Amino acid sequence: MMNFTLNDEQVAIKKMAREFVNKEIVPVARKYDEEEAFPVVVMEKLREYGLFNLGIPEQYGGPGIDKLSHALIIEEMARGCAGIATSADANSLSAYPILVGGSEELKKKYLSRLTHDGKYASFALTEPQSGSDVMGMSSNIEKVGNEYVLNGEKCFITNATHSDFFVVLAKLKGERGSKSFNALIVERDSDGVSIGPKEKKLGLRSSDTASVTFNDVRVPEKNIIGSLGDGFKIFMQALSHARPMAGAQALGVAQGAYEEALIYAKERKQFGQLISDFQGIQFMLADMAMTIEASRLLVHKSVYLLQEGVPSVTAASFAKCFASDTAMKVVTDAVQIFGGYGYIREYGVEKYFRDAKIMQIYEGTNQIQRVVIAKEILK
Ligand code: COS
Repeated sequence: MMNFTLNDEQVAIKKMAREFVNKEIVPVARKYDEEEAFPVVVMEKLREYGLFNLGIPEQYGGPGIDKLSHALIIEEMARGCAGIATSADANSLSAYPILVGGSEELKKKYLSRLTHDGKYASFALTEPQSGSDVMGMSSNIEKVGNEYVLNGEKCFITNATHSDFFVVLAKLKGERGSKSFNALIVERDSDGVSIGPKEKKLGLRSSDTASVTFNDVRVPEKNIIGSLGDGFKIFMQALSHARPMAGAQALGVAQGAYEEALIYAKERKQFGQLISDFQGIQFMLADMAMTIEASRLLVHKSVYLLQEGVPSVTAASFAKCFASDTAMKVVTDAVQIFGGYGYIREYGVEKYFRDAKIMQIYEGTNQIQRVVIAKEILK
């Protein structure tokens, strides 16, 4: 028999996350968005409540929750503010390559900095000329003595301004093919690391995004994650852990916009009746509820597979792609139901609309998700 119900602990975690979000995030989300400010106070409170470093196992100081609980918390957080959810889950994203391929020594050293020392880290993959085409990147390392010298530029890096270290993918200089890629940990205070100005974005404005430049940065050999040449696979596997959670974020945005639209449709009167009495509005709400539920099932299945230790590339891409396409459609319809008010900043759906768009782009565009799915089903 399949079980579609949450266990008692998951119900309690979801309730606690919802209450936290309603009390600590919803009231300040608009302010941080307007000011494009990094919500340090909220991040500290999330740590205090055990709602941070969700992807890090308990043995390295993480909260020790299962993957479904992680997804439930991220959904609730993104319902409150997707910018805060993105910044709050960036430590987990940075931890995945270390968890997937790192030695026990690297795990203990760097993951405990995120958990016990309260630091931030960034996942540094994308480059100005290499977004979808990871293989086309130009960041490179070269061996000099018992160190590697790193050169390159990474862009759109979440939390870069605040990070203590970067988890970077770079080629071995002069080599080609997937075996030329290497995953490495780079300390923020190394000579030659510089952080660009904070990007001004359409949405996720409370989350800091900046470029990072590595200019002749010396990285000790022991900071290579796994073996030389393992980097491409490590980063791809890390994305299979991250994409279900990107799906959970999209789910939270869709759920939040849907809840607002439902309330509004039951209050707003036109032509002498509630707009929820019009079948045109009813069909929009029905489609929202149905596609959100389908997204939730895909997200939950993909995190179930992660929990079982059998991460599925297709399940991760189904979840990320379907949930973010759903989110974009739901927020568009939510703005439509609000009519002119939906276009005004004072009403919450405008923020959901701006925040949703990136979800079809980051962690691999939805075109790349379809490429990944097609490769898997055709192989
Ligand atoms: N797990 C393990 N190995 C994987 C893998 C995975 N999930 N995906 C690919 N690989 C391996 C392949 O098996 C292949 O190995 P061999 O060289 O031994 O044959 C190698 O990695 C190269 O894979 P592939 O041939 O599929 O590479 P492509 O360049 O054709 O495509 C895609 C790779 C498009 C899938 C990759 O570039 C990608 O995911 N791009 C999107 C990047 C992204 O998500 N960016 C967001 C930034 S994070 S916010």
